[in-house]
Amino acid sequence: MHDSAPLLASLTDLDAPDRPDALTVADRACSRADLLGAGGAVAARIAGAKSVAVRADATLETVAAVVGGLLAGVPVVPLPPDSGPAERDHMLRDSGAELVLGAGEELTVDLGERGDYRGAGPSEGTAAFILYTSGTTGAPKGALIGHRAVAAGLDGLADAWRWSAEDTLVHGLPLFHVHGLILGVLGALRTGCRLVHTGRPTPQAYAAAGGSLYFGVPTVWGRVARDHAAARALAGARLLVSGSAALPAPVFRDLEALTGQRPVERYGMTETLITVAARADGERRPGYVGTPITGVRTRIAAEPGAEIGELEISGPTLFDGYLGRPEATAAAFTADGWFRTGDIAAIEADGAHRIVGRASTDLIKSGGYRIGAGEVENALLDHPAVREAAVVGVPHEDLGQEIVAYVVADGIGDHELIDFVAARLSAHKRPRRVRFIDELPRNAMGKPQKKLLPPA
Ligand code: MLC
Ligand code: AMP
Repeated sequence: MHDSAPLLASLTDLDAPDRPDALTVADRACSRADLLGAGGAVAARIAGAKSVAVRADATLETVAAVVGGLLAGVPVVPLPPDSGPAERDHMLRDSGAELVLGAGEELTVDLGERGDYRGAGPSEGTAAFILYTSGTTGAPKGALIGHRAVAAGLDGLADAWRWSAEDTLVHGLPLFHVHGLILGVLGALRTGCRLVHTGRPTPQAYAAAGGSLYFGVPTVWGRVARDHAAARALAGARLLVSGSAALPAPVFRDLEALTGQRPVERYGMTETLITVAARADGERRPGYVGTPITGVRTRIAAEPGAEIGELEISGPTLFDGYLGRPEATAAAFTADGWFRTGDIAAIEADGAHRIVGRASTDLIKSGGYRIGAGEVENALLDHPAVREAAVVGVPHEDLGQEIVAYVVADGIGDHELIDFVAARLSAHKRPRRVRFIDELPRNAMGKPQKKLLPPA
């Protein structure tokens, strides 16, 4: 057994049971030994690098590249595979990644390779991941996620959900965010459970996978609930888990009616990992995300007498700050060291947490992706025909929120602008609709007033 990467203790335990299809990603399977061998070979090549980026296609090679980074103690920067140049260049420059791993990149990963990495592993304080995440304005910031935070977060969820090597985890979420990568891949590697990643999170693929534990964002669960045959196929699962955005109550009820079981909600964010979860043996109520996992404390920063306010978090799952951004890091914490989530919540007398909304309307959640209005506005303003832009999230049945851009521009059509943003950033950051207006509503100080925009 290696002692270089305690986070992966279950993967590196050579006595643990193995099978040829311990991991399946988009219809290709490998054993844990294959993954450890390929990851070890990656580790040997990248050892000593300051950080590496991984083009996070939904493939076994992406998983092996991430394992390599964790074994070698080299922070991994997952890149959305469809990142356009503006987004990708920012992530590479800001993180200082020395190498990009992945298909068609500087270093390709070979699943057939066998390396037995026995190097130093992570040194104290090295990040496991640098995860780029949007704020309300400007370019995404790199959240430094420590090895211990990941381990604490996964162990807390394993406890809450009785998640064990007996499970088969199924999901098809992207491998560049907390949900799909940290919970959905490292959770399987740490608990030792089988993983079936379906490539895309379609209802049909979920239905065919035969898992015990399913992860999805509300958009995925809404689509499952509309596909009755797919939903019924999940009746035998142990837990259906929803997170990354609020699960609408009608979707909760439809899932219950079709599968015979109530979905489990959990709440978290990139900077804190998953901190609050309904328990496998606890109550599951629509609109509630459960109670803090082991080691996590929560509190509401509310005016005296008010029951709702900003949710603040402390505990072992918190990130170590934004890379190179001491002011933004300081602003994210209270004077007594609690993380300010920016989410408005209430805590019931029995400890159940309810997320009511976000403090800022400039952080949009669409399909479970967090998107900063400012980043999309800046991308629009990079187009020579655009003079002004204001981006908002509008309620949307399938996506939760839909990105709508209000634009002051001459001689350009909506499709051209949508494609322009999709190509510069990631496709999921593109506005789904563009409204052309004559000027942005502004206050006396000249500041744009999004509340005064015409209805989308
Ligand atoms: C469409 N496409 C375009 C395009 N229009 N590409 C370029 N230019 C354009 N103009 C392409 C897309 O790239 C994509 O290609 C395909 O069309 C469909 O894309 P889409 O329309 O965006 O898919 P959609 O159906 O809207 O996706 C829904 C979804 C997705 C649920 C599958 O939103 C999703 O995967 N969400 C998960 C987000 C997530 O994991 N969040 C977790 C954050 S962590 P192609 O080739 O890709 O099909 C977190 C913490 C926590 O929040 O609590 O978990
Ligand atoms: P991200 O940074 O992509 O990790 O997004 C984190 C944000 O997703 C949180 O700040 C919340 O606004 C939202 N979120 C995550 N899980 C839930 C949930 N179960 N219910 C409501 N909002 C959620």
